[in-house]
Amino acid sequence: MMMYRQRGAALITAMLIMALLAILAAELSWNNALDMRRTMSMIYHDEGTQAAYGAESWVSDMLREDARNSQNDHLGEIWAAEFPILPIESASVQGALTGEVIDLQGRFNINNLIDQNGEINQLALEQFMRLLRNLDLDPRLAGVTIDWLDPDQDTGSPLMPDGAEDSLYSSKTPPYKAANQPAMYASELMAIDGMDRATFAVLAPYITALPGKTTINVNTAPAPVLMSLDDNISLAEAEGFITERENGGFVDVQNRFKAIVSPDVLETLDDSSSFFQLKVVVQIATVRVTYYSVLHRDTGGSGMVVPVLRSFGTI
Ligand SMILES: [Ca+2]
Ligand SMILES: [Ca+2]
Repeated sequence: MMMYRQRGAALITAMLIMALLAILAAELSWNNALDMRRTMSMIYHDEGTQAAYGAESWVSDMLREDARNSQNDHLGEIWAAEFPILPIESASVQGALTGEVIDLQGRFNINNLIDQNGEINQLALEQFMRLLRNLDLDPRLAGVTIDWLDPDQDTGSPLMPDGAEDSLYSSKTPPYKAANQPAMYASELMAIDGMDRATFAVLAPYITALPGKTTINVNTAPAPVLMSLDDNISLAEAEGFITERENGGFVDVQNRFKAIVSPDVLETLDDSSSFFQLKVVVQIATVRVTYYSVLHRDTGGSGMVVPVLRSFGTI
């Protein structure tokens, strides 16, 4: 009787050990698989990042070459064409790179709203209000944007009654402060009073945040931006401009627009650009890398191109 009991206990112990070993083995192989997956993701991410930098260098060369070959910038040029899908292939991995280059000077630069003395640029303010109206958005957002960017804490100037400063933002949950300085990213406007995601999505394709005061390239500006140059430019007229500039851009911008916009606005118009945005999306296996780079091209003859702002994922 005693012997049977001992044998029974030994059997149960042996079974327990087997079960534990099986659990341990399963966990080890699971951890191994996770480790492998993590390592591969990191490698793919690195490869994607390198491919994005490669595309940036390629586009920089293209823009430098463009400056050598042409005086103006328009949407019929090579840089403006959609990227072909470039395959990324090696022995173990397959992926693809796509991208696009946008002329940021075809957009309204929100930093034009404040001059270097921290004062409101009336011309830019009127233009931004027209842009908002053309997009069926609340033009009062222009005043809120100005307070966000200007260095002071004053709201409700007679010129611009629709402001918001720290006093308002600090009462929000969670509380925050106005930037009170030029914007680095146009998406900063997501934080201003009265802006929501849907409104920003409508506005985003037409605005940018560039350092200093910039001109508008009428060879690349979309219809809502062209309409923002003067109260009297209708949608039909803006679309007419877009057709007219199709073959190589406007022949003489100053001459073409002098009877259409005010002399002050005429001075802010251009037929070439110095700021471009490159967007690259690299997909390798299950890893996706989205890369944005703002490229500045020197207009002083050399055509040298340098990245001035790089970001992964968002802008
Ligand atoms: Ca060009
Ligand atoms: Ca302010």
